[in-house]
Amino acid sequence: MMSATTLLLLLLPQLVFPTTDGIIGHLNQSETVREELSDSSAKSQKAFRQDRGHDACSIPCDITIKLLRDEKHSVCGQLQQSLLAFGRSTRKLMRDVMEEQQRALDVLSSQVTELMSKVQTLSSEVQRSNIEMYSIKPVLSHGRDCSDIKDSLLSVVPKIPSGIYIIHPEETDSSFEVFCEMDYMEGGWTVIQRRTDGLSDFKRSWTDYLDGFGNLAGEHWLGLKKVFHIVNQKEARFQLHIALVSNNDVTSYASYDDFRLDNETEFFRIHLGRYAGSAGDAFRGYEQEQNQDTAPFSASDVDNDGCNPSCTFSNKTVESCSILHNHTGWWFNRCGLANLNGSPGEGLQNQGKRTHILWDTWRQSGVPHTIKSVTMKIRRLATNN
Ligand SMILES: *[C@@H]1O[C@H](CO)[C@@H](O)[C@H](O)[C@H]1NC(C)=O
Ligand SMILES: *[C@@H]1O[C@H](CO)[C@@H](O)[C@H](O)[C@H]1NC(C)=O
Ligand SMILES: *[C@@H]1O[C@H](CO)[C@@H](O)[C@H](O)[C@H]1NC(C)=O
Ligand SMILES: *[C@@H]1O[C@H](CO)[C@@H](O)[C@H](O)[C@H]1NC(C)=O
Ligand SMILES: [Ca+2]
Repeated sequence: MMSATTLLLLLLPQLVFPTTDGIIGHLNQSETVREELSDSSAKSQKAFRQDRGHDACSIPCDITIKLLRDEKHSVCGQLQQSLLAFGRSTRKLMRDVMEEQQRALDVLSSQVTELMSKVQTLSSEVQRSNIEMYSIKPVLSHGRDCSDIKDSLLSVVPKIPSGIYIIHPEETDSSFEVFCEMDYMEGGWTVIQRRTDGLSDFKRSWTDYLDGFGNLAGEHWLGLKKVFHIVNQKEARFQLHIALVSNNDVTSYASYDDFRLDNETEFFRIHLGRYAGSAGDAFRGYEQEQNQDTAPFSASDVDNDGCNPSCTFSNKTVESCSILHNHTGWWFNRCGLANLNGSPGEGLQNQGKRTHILWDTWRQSGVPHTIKSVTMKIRRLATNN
């Protein structure tokens, strides 16, 4: 093979091997080779014709030429074969190089895919947490109460949504969920009670009123222990706001500029500050004996209602205000003019009955409004120190 190539090179000095570039450029190898060979053979025939005049031939020139031509053809054939083989091996090399590159690309692309999926996971997580902000699932927030959450989030987000947040009041070991109203009256309100549709059972025992019950997004009683933890934080004063809606969609409110509870030993005795509002101060009533301010909490199974042994209303003897008020819990005092834990009013037949939401000082033409919904919420007051 090598000798044939060498001979051919001697015979046809013009013929050069196609460069690798040429092979890459023309993948149809045989065509390229054939072109170059025919080109070269034409040149070599011309060279022989020029030499004819100068050299005397010992063997007849015709025969020599024929022999040389035959030899050239066979050498050309061999060259073509070897070029094809060369082309094939070059192509194989190219394939190998490309396969190598492909493998490297595969590794890179799998890394890219991995990164992409990580980015996707992260962005979906971000999206999910955004959705959670607006859903009813609790938002993990390390505020002491809704006012504190509002203050700390306001610098970060322009609008804080209302919803369920987790709070951790100062000086307690407990974290718990609360509903924060962030829209109503500048926001920052921690809801401690809501009665709207009568779907939650408020006929409950002392322990239920202590721990809380209901659905935070709907009707609920947050629980005396939790409310105590919130209002008992040091250097914090809380305002109580009661929002009422009547059966004919009239709204009104009662607000107390200070609200706190004594501890469990004192049966969560209520302390109220100055009243303001449009619904009247039913907590204090019209007469001293109706005053519920400083009254301890009572439930159907824990009686602190001041009717000892009994009270009399409308010629009726009452031993337990809670039982009179459909087994609900409240800061009753013989029994008083307020009980927001009663059932939402369903119409005129409930009017004046002591089983429905009672806020006796809110009246129209001398008759108490039938109340269909109520919310009790508390908010931090700016302290002067
Ligand atoms: C190469 O080119 C020739 C002539 O154009 C053609 O007959 C042949 O099929 C081609 N071969 C390939 C592998 O493309
Ligand atoms: C007493 O409470 C129960 C449970 O909350 C309620 O279904 C019922 O209607 C109430 N009774 C009256 C007279 O309001
Ligand atoms: C509850 O409060 C009373 C009066 O403020 C106090 O004497 C008592 O130590 C308190 N009890 C507890 C368990 O904190
Ligand atoms: C209560 O009883 C007295 C006499 O016993 C009666 O005069 C009065 O009308 C009764 N009041 C009501 C609200 O029933
Ligand atoms: Ca009693």
